[in-house]
Amino acid sequence: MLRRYLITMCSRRSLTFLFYINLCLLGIVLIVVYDLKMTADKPNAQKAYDRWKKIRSDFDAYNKERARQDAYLMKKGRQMDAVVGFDYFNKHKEKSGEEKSHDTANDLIFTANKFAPLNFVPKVPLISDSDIVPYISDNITKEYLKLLPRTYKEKIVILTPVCDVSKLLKNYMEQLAKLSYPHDLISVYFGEDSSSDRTFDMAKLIADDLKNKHGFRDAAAFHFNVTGGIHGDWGDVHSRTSQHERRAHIAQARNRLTKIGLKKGNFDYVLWIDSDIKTLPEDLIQQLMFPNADVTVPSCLFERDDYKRNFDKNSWRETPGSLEDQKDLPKDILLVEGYTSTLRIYLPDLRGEGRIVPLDGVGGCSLLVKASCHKRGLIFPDYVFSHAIETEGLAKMAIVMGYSVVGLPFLEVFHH
Ligand SMILES: Nc1nc2c(ncn2[C@@H]2O[C@H](COP(=O)(O)OP(=O)(O)OP(=O)(O)O)[C@@H](O)[C@H]2O)c(=O)[nH]1
Ligand SMILES: *[C@@H]1O[C@H](CO)[C@@H](O)[C@H](O)[C@H]1NC(C)=O
Ligand SMILES: *[C@@H]1O[C@H](CO)[C@@H](O)[C@H](O)[C@H]1NC(C)=O
Ligand SMILES: [Mg+2]
Repeated sequence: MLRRYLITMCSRRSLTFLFYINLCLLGIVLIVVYDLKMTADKPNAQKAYDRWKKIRSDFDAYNKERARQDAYLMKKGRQMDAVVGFDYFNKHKEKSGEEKSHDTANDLIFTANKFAPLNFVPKVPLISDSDIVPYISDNITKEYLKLLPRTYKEKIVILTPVCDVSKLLKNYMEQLAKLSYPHDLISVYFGEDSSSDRTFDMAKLIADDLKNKHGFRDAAAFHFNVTGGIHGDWGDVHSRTSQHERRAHIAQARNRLTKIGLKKGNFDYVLWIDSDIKTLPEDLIQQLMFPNADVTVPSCLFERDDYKRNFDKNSWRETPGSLEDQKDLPKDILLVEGYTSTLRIYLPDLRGEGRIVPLDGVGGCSLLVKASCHKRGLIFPDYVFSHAIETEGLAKMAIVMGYSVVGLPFLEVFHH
């Protein structure tokens, strides 16, 4: 009897049965262990997902608002004749030979100069095709630059690539020294390469002065032992065919400087300032922080005669026309501003939209970027990215990454 029982127990069928029971138990144990582990990870995963979802929906809302604005502006049919150029104005004046009676806002725009500022903010044109940035009365513009009093704690790192600018650095330092943001919250770093004058030595001296005489938290100059870029006379540097190589090189210098600069402290913002700025508003940093955007740029202008003109054409917004133009453009084609019209709208022409305006391209004359964006991989592309490169490429990349890119058209930095 016992023997028979044992034989049954040990039969192949029973063994298979036991094997499956054990397999099931093992499975249950694994599921329990896995579930315990996942529950531990869940808050993190949920947080990452929530963050992603927020960026996504902000981005969608931003795009929707943009589409709404575009549709509105298209419907209003803004007039092309509102944006005739400076040359047109001169010819117009010559022909009439007398002071014309200015009965339309458009005529007034071209008479607005330093001494006769407009008493209204001009309408936003459909595209920009004039460099002139009409003066507007201070009593109007100051409304767009009001800041509420607050305490500033954010740490700023100012980064400036430099090459062959030893003569400009003294003025650059004076402009920085005038900034009203607490100097002990600002560090300044220069990144120099391929200079044929004494820019590197000069940058070191300026850094010492910024630190020791003007109370900046820290300042230093770094030399990059690299070659390349476009150097020489103004014509060579600014010829259209040089732009790809020239800007790719500046992009590389900026990226190197980002890497070094961000290691120097726990900064909240990176402020890019070019060495060839002539004047900065004293509250530049507070103003640029005002929108709390990821990437923020002011207007960068220059003054000739009694007129203000747009200098940094890299701060722009795409228009239906410019996008139409790019539709069939091969991917590797670089679009550059300042040669022929790209049908875009430049930042100073967007004043009619208000204090903070969304942009698609930014210049580097003065440019505030949240340090976290650079830390998460935002760079200055040294290759063609969406038909753009360097600072403009950074804006295009920021938008793809879901970051906000805005301009402050009423905030004005002047270039030499
Ligand atoms: N490290 C480094 N910096 C450079 C080089 N070329 C220009 N820079 C700096 O990069 C910044 C922007 O260069 P700019 O030549 O002013 O470029 P831009 O403003 O587009 O053009 P223009 O002012 O019209 O000449 C400035 O601070 C320059 O000193 C370079 O080859 N190496
Ligand atoms: C601004 O000042 C000008 C003259 O300086 C005046 O004509 C205009 O009405 C003022 N505008 C406002 C909004 O106060
Ligand atoms: C700079 O780079 C060149 C080429 O890579 C190298 O030969 C040279 O020694 C470097 N100079 C310094 C000072 O590091
Ligand atoms: Mg410049």
